[in-house]
This record gives sequence, C-alpha cells and structure tokens, in this order.
Amino acid sequence: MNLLLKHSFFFVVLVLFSVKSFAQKLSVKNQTVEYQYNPIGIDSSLPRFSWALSTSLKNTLQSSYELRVGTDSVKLKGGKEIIWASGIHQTDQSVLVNYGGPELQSDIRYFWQVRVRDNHGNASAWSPVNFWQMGLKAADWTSEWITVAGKDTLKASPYFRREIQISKPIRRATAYLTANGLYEAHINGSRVGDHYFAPGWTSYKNRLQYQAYDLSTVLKKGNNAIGIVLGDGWYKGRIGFDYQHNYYGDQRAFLMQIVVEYTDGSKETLKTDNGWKYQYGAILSSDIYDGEVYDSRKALKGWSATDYKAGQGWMDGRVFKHDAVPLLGTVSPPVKKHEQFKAIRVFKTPKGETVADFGQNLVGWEQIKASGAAGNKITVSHAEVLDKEGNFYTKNLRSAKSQNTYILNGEGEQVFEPHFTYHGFRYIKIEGYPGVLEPSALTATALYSDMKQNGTFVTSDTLLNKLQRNILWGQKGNFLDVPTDCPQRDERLGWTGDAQAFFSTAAYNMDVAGFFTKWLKDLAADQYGDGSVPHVIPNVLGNGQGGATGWADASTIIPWGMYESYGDRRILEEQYASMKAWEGYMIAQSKNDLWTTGFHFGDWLFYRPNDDTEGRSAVTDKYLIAQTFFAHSTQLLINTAKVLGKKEDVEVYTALLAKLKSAFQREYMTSTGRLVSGTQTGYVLALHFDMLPEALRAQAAERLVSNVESYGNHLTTGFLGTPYLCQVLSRFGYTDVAYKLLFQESYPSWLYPVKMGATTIWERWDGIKEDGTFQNDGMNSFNHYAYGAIGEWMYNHIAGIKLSAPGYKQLIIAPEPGGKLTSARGTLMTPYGLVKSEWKIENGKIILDISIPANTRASLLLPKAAQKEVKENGVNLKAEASNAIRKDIQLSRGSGEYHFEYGF
Ligand code: RAM
Repeated sequence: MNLLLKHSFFFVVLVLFSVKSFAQKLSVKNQTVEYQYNPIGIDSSLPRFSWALSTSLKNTLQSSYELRVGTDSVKLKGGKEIIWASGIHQTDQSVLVNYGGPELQSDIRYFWQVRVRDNHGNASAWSPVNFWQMGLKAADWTSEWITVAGKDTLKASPYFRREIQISKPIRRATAYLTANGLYEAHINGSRVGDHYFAPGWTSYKNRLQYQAYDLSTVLKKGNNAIGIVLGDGWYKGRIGFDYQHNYYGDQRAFLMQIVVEYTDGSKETLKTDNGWKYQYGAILSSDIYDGEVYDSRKALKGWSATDYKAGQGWMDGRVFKHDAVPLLGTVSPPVKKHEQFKAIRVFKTPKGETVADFGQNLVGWEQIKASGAAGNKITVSHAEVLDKEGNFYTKNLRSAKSQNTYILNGEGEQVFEPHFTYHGFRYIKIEGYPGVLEPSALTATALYSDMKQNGTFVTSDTLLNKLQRNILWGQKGNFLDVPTDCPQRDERLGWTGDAQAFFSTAAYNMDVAGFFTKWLKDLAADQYGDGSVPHVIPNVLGNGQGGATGWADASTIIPWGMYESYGDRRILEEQYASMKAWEGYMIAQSKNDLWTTGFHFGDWLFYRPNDDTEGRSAVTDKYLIAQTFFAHSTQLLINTAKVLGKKEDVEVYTALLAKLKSAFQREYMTSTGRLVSGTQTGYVLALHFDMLPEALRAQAAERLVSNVESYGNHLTTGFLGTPYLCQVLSRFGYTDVAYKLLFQESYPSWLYPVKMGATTIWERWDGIKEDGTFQNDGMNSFNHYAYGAIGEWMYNHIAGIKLSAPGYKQLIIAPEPGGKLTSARGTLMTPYGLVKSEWKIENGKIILDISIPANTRASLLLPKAAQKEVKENGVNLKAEASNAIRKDIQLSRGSGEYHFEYGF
C-alpha cells in the first residue's frame, strides 16, 4: 500500500467509525442509586442501581448491561482502580439492579458507570460518572448526644455552638446529624443544607434517621464554628388530640459526627462531646400545631460565626445518655421549600380583620417583611377558608393555635419566617403590623417532601383540570415527611386508611418511592405484637388503637402498590413479615372464615342526608366491608408470596381466600346476587375484590349502576368505596356512568368543591354547603387527600396509562374518551422513561399521540377503532386484533413515538 492509499484508508475508517458512533445514539440516562441522584448517607449494604435507555430508534430493548464501580472518578473513567466490575449481564433489567461487589465501607464515596447494549446491536458508551456515598454504620457512631444542662423544661429553643480546628486542607467532609426533636445546623454563619423538619418523623423509639450533609466547601482550614438550634417537633411538642406532650421523650438533644478527608489522604472524625456551649435566643417557643413566637430582640447575632464571643449567659451543654435506638440513613426525600406565592390581595373582613389571600390552600409558612419600633409585635394567624360572611375562619383548626408571633428589634427592615412549625392555609390574618401593610410584604412558601412530580394530566375541561390541580396540592400539603390526613388542625397524623386510599394516585402524580419506603418501615416498627396495625403511623395514639379494616390494610396494599409502581421487589421482602402479621391478626379475629368483630371506621364519611326520612343514607355494613378487605389483603399476600417464591404460603392463603369468599357469599349475598348492603360501596368492594361468583358479577354491576342513577348520578361513597368506584364501573363496561359521576357538579361529587372555589381536596363532600355554611367545625378539613383517589382513574382510564408488569416494564395504553371531553393528555415518568398518552377529537377525527419508553413494550387499545380506517404515522394500519366489547383495536408496540388518526 502506498502512503497516499494508506492515508485515505485510515481516513475512510475514521469517517465510518465516527458515522457509526454518531448513528448509534444509544445512551444511558436517569441514573439513580436507591431512587436518588448522587445520594450521600446510604446505609443499605446492597444499594441498587437504576438507569433508563435513551435512543431515537424504535422497538428498543436492552440486551445487556455492564456496571463498574470505583472510589476515584477520574481513574474509573479511565477504566482503572475498579473495585467492582459486574461483567456483562445478558438481561433487560435496568431498574433496581443490586450492587454485587466487595463490602462497602462507611463514609466512602463510590463512583459508578454503566454501559448497555440493545436488541439492534448498538452499544452505548460508558455513562457519565455518578456517585453515591455510604453513611455510617451503628458501630461507627462514637459521638456523644448533647443536650442542655438539667431537665429540658423551657419552651425556648436552645442554640448550641462549638468551634473546631481543621489543621489541613480538606478534600471532602461530611456531617452526619440527627436529633431528638427538630434541628437546624449552621456552620460559619450560614445554614447547612436546605432540609427542613430534619431528622423527620419516624417511630422514634425504634428508628431514628440521620442526615448527611456535604461540608467539603463549607469547612475551612483553621477555625470553624458550628451551631445547632433545636425545636420540639413531633418528638416533644404537642401531638395527637389531647394536648399530649413529650410523647417520645422530654429532652431535646442532638448527635453529630463530621468525617473529614484531607487532601493528603488522611481522615479524621470530629465528634460531639463536651465543649458545647448553649444559650436561648429569639425562638421563644415553636410547636407544630400552635406556631412560633420569635422575638428578634433576643436574636444571638452572628452566634454561629467564628468571630462570635460566647461570653456571658452561655452555658455548658452536657452529654446525654440516649436510649439505644438504631440510627439509620435517610431513605425518604427531605422536606424542602418549594413554590412561593405572593399575596394576591390584602383586605379588611366585615369584622375588621386584616387578611391576606395567597390564592392557594398550601402547607408551609409565610414570610413577612416589616420595619418598626423595637418591641412591636406582629401576630399572624392561619386559615384555609373565610366563612359565609367573609370573615376569617379558624374553628376547623380545633385547638391548634397555628399562630406565629414576631417581635421587631427596631433596626430597620426585617423579614420573618418561623422554623419548627407549619401551617395549612390560604389566608393569613395579620395583627399589629407597624405601618401600611402592602401585599408585596407577604409571601407564602410551600414546604413538603422533595418528591419529583412524575405525572401530568390535562384535559379540555377547565373544572377537571382544577380537580387535578387540587389533588396534586392535596398531596403536596400532606406529604410532609409522613402521609398525613390533614395539615392544619390538632391532628396531622399518618392515618393509614387515607394513605392506602390515595396511594395509587400519589404514585401517578409524584415519585413516592423513598417516601413510602420509609413510612412502611415505621408501619412495621409500630405494628402491635398481635399483628394489628395502628390507625396512625407513626403511632402516637397509644395502645389498642388499631386493627380497623381498610386502615390497617395499608400494610399490604402499599407494599404491593410499591412493587407494581416501581418494580421494587425488596420492599416486598422487607415488608413480608409485617404483611403476614396483619393477615394473621385478621385470621385470629375471624370465626368460621368470617370477620365480624372489633372496631371499624367503615366507609368513613359516606353520604348521609340530613333528616334522612327516606333512608337514603349510604350505610354499608362494617363487617361486610371487613370481609372484603380481609380477602383483598389475602390476595395481595398470595401475590407477594408468589413473587418471593414462598410456595407453601401461596397454598395456605389461596385455600383461605376461597373460604373467605364463600363465607362472604353465604353471609352477605342473596341467591340472586343482591347484597345486604345495597350501597355503591357494597357493590364496589364486592366487585373490585372479586368476592362474587363470576356468573353474578354482571348483575351486581347493573345494581351498582342503578344505585348511582337512583341518586341522580351522584356518588354516595366514603373513604373506602370512593377510590374504586369509577374503576369498577369501567371494568364492567360503564365508563359512561363513571364520566357522569366525574362531571357531576352538584353535591355529592368531586367537582362540587371545585365549583365552590376549593384549591385542594376537602375532607367532606360538603365541607362548605351551598348556602355557604360549614359542615361540623370539629371535622372539616379543607386539605384532606383521600377523596382525591379519583386521580388514578383519570390517569388510567381517561389518559389510559396502566401498568401490566411491575415498574411499567410492560404497559397498556387504553384511553377512553368520554363525557364532554374533546382532549386529554397524561404523562408519566416511569422507571424506564416517559410514557405519554394524548388524544384529541377534532373535525370528526380522533388523533392519538403515544410515547413508549425504551426497554418496555406496550399494548395499545385504540378506542372504538374497529372497522375504522386507521392511519399509524400516516400509513394505513392493518388491525392485529380487536376487542369485542369496546370495539377497540389492540396493537402491540415497542418503544417509540406513535401517531394515530381515524374517524371518531
Ligand atoms: C379522622 C382523620 C382521618 C380518618 C380518621 C378515621 O380524624 O381525619 O382522615 O382516617 O378520622
């Protein structure tokens, strides 16, 4: 070969090579470890990796993956110093893949990359380097707990400070921190991290989470000042209905350990020990229900900076003997600040109160700007709604004061916000404001667990879109570290029934994987010895408060839902004992396979007309309900046992389930299939949980429909029937009836509150009556997500996005246009990537746009498309199969974007 030829040969090879790599377009995205992006403080010894495939090619499936892990990112990139190489795994698994290398060491940051191949023969490059950092194990904790001198009896928040010396330049430093109560940490004059309400609420006697903060750029060589402020929080503050204090303990305290790695490679652990000073400052009291009193004249200015002199008044902190409790890394997303709202108006109520409206019922707190004389006192009260006359209404907060008091220091403009309290509010009442209060002086900030919004749902109908928005805000407001029933009154508890009812909708709207992973661990921790599950988790109601049907079943329904939504098998392994214990409790309560004992809430808050002379109250026998949930939990336990390969359990519970169903039929059903409680909830539960013989299901669905019609197309369901009402109607071919219920605007219905101006979901169907008066003050929350459970139906029937294999590895897109809708669009970020289902009806045609993520397959049901001329991406489609009832065409498709059009 002469030189020229040789050159052009290389040139051609080069061009071919670059064209090929350009055309490959297979890459990896959305890399996470334990559901988190570059997390620090992981304490699972077997963390799991997830990624998604990014490609422009259709029908893409992963054919293999390869992972590698190292402790130096630069070297890893160069393929050096790898501590674990997975080797090539011929599999399409790309979600929650177990780490399989040598034992992971505390406080070490591990870097990882993945590369994949697909079924078209493409190979991705190594992904960008991501990391996770291990937390501390129990044995690594050598720090001492620190508290105030003597008994912690003051309401005021103690401010602790200490200085530490760093002798050498730092490469990386991490603080591990937790507390009894709530803490806020400061270093060298600035707040550490953006977490609020840390360490979060767990079953404190059994499990306490610590948080990890990266201090690499915060700590400096030389002198550093550390400050910690403590608040009462759930630990010591008011909790529950009866002015209960000190539920978990009466001594606020904190524990901190800082691990520093120097640039010379050496490591040092700085521990909390004697040597902390503390003083009381501006926070005079702070309580979750009651609010905060902040006297800025008492602020310890610069207290956490190095040049502060902790002189007079500063006392010695002391080491505190803490009960042994497992310290655990945080698996749930921290509470953070989110949306901010400007006051849309400031006005005087008929009573003369000065009130500001933020336009949205939200959970968090206000910021208020003010300047005035030292000692001026501003009081801010919180309310969700105004009463009929337009006055500030707080009776539904019951005994929760929910009030912040700010005292000015007279030194010019100040901006106030509280620290260890939160409020559910749309309106604030301001008293004592010095000068003229302009709306621009007021902001409201929403605080909630930092979950990604995974789903969106929009239609052609404004009211329905508002309903979706209200559902989402109900979720934001009540997902503040634990799933609460309500965020405003003296309750705010992790009611299990509400959480299970709303779970599926929650998982469509947001990434709730970490959030519920944590809560389920608390559920198991607080479960009673006999398997009964407390009504609220964490349990603060004491002994014996549990075992209610539809509430305690959160123990089976949510783990199974997590497995379905995220493909998380480990959750099932970890919760299995808890699930089985709950099943065992029900078995022990039942006689002749019937469960007819004990206290139950039943179909909580079902429709009940006043002065019910006609007997139209929708009362469903509580034990009928108990039998259906007993069967449902049994079914979920069977499903779980199958996934986990527990054959014996599958057999035992399958035999039991058959008996539970026949007992149900004997006790609650006539021979013609009528139920003793002929309510919507009665039929809905019997049908949804397959309690009836096959041959009698269609007639039961007809009875359900005629019941709905007998109420003029109104629902009458409470907390337990509502989530499944439209699901059951659709399953039995009555999507038209489901739409009538959904678009019903008069009480009781989902849109009635929307028409009444709701910006969140109400606890009661008639929280505000048509004449403007209220339901019972004592139980009238305007931010209660349970009835928002209709959201699931909106995603999985209107937009038609459903899973058919765990984690959406396989899915069904089956939109069902109906009602007055002319368009709808649902999107969902699944573990594999974005699913989209969008349809619109225009000029006698329906247009569908569908996206299916790589590494999944979908079954598409084109609504009413049989015998229609369907165009797929502009080309005439040959039908593969059609569905007789719905007249849909069914297609099987791999990943990609699809566009369909046909006459409609
Ligand atoms: C109420 C709560 C909750 C419900 C229980 C039974 O106090 O608000 O929503 O689950 O009662």
